[in-house]
Amino acid sequence: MRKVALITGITGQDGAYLAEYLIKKGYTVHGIKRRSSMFNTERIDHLYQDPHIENRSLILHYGDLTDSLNLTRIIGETQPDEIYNLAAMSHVKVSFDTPEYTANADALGVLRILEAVRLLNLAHKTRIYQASTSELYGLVQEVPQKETTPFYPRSPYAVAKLYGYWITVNYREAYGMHASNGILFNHESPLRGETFVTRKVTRAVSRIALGMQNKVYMGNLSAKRDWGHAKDYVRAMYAILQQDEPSDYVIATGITTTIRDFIRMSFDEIGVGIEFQGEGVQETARLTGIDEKRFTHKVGNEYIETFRKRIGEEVVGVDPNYFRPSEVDLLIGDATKARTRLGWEPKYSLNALIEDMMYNDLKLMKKDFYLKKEGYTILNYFE
Ligand code: NAP
Ligand code: F7E
Repeated sequence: MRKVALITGITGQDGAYLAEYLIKKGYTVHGIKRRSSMFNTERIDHLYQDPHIENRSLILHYGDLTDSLNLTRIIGETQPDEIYNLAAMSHVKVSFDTPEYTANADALGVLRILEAVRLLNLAHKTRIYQASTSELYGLVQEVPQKETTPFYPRSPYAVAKLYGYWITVNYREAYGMHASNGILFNHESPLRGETFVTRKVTRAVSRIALGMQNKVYMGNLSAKRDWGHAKDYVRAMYAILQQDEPSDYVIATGITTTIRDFIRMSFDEIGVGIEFQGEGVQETARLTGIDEKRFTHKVGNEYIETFRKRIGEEVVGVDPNYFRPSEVDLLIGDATKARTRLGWEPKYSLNALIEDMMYNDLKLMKKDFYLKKEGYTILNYFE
């Protein structure tokens, strides 16, 4: 018998990698996707199977975390062995603009899933993974952060996730459910949403290298994050649900880096040097030089001529619109528990993550570049 998994948020970054991982392990994967006016399945299109095929390994259902009747029906129909609750309004800055919706989806959504499993008498069959987050630590009370570090959330997103965390613990303790939290630190990839900082940077650096964009405006350059690769982090989600006992785990690399250094490393990946000057909203970065061999190898011969002329130009500025009303300044995780109990180790270093993201964004942006040359208008929605 194939195991059955249900993934909420299957169209997102982690949902896509997890679906692929579970299908490779022989699972039948059910996924919940929201109705959208456009196709929103780009990240999982390579896994899609025609509904007329028998014994499909991927089956999609329309649904929403704010609709308990819909969630209860899908869980009842699919009778999953494992539920991975990855769906969420996951953007911290946007949660300040949509706090009520964020609480509905990210806090009550978790309750709806747990309660559906209980009411359907699946509490002893269905294991549940809740996508908790390092944002719970917010104004950090300890460095590095581990499972026992007190929480201090700093955004509507983090406060909603705090409810999700505790309701998961409560259902485990009250009803003996196999329900666990993965407290995942930031994880990124070529599939990362375009408005999260790492992807915004790798897209912008690619466009600057190809001569498609002059400058990128950023928010707080001094914030520090512990960044890993999403591919490594979905392995941890799976491992958590394979344990005999449910529990909560920090998943992190243990290395923290400023946004400023992430930008520097992304330019360096293609052989470009930059220098930061000034402070606060006056801070800028200029192009200082090129390693032409590396640039040509990574970006291509045809772009070097134009790029050479740009040395000395400003390529990074600060726009306070990207600042958050309350910020999380420093995150660095201690994943000792995951290492010892799950045997989990990340395979990607930060350099390898940046290499993967830059390679993919350069490829994507080149497609736009050629379309532009052919006379098509390319709208850049993310600047
Ligand atoms: P993501 O790329 O933003 O994906 C979020 C997914 O949730 C998308 O499939 C989205 O659908 C779906 N979704 C949003 N609101 C929904 C709703 N009301 N009902 C049903 N589906 C909804 O996020 P991610 O980076 O993959 O993260 C996965 C989970 O881990 C999230 O819960 C996030 O909060 C949490 N997390 C992420 C990180 C990280 O660094 N990536 C770290 C810790 C925790 P659409 O595609 O239609 O928008
Ligand atoms: O910001 C700073 C910003 O939006 C990281 C989500 O997946 O990880 C993510 O949340 C840092 C912050 O991620 C810009 O102020 C500077 O300090 O990439 P981010 P996040 O807020 O850490 C956690 C673990 C989650 O759970 C969330 O779901 O970068 N920053 N300049 C900027 N951030 C953005 N987005 N854009 C900027 O221009």
